[in-house]
Amino acid sequence: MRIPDEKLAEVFDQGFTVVEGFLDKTTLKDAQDALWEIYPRPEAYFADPQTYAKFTRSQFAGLRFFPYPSWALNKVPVYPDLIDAAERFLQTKEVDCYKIELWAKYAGAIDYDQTHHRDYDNHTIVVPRADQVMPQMTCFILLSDVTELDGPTKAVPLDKSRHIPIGISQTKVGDFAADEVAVTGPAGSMLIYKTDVFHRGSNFQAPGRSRFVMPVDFKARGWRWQGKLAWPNQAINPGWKQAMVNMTPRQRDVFGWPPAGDAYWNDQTLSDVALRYPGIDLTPYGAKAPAIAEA
Ligand SMILES: O=C(O)CCC(=O)C(=O)O
Repeated sequence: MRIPDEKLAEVFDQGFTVVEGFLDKTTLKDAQDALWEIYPRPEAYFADPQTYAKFTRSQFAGLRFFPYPSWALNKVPVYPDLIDAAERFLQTKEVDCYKIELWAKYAGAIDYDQTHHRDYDNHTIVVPRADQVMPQMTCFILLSDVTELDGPTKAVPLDKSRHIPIGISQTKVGDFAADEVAVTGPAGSMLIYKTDVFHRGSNFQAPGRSRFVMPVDFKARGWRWQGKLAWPNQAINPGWKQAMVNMTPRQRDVFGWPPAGDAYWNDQTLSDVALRYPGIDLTPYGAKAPAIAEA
């Protein structure tokens, strides 16, 4: 769904918002089914947690960076309504998607409680501006239902934390306990927040629960002090080529792919990019359309 302006305004006013029903049902269902190519289904996990002991190593053991084996997952971070929201939030068409992850958590694997923190520590090499100019748009797309029992993210409204200088990114256990809001919602909902917002991961409140989310982050192109992943480093991983072949020029652009009309494109690059990405349609970038065979 197109994210209403009021929801984007809430991110600036409160620091975060939750949009229910963001993903359409088919996109959500396909993405959920594709999760099991990467993670154990909850039934399998809880039948034999020892087999999946790797999830006990750290809170972050269930994190996997983009790309994924399946297009059903790779298309979620370039969902047109997400790119549209990023353009409107960042007030430019020149947007970079700078980080995509999947994150699986299983109750009992480890204690997922965190202290409140601001995410900017590993999203910029400086700090966010307090006047909200040059923001970053960070999101969690919920791929499973998240209730109070399912280790929801807990976020602190900006008016409760403005007194803390932006340069301080961590708090002590218990700070903001009375102010935090649990980010709950049905699968397909999306949390949008800013990197100056105090929030924390929380632990499951019942056994046998699990949580699957896709964090996706955007920034305006050109603010080179912001970012997290370098896409060329991910481009050798399974799923990348198919994702680039399947995407539209607009979707590729958010990864930094050269746009149509860019000086990068010439006969040589058109020919060699086609060799690297079999099946890609480079006609938008100037490649000749294949001749139609005569009957
Ligand atoms: O998993 C969550 O709900 C939040 C995690 C988080 O804020 C973090 O690890 O930085």
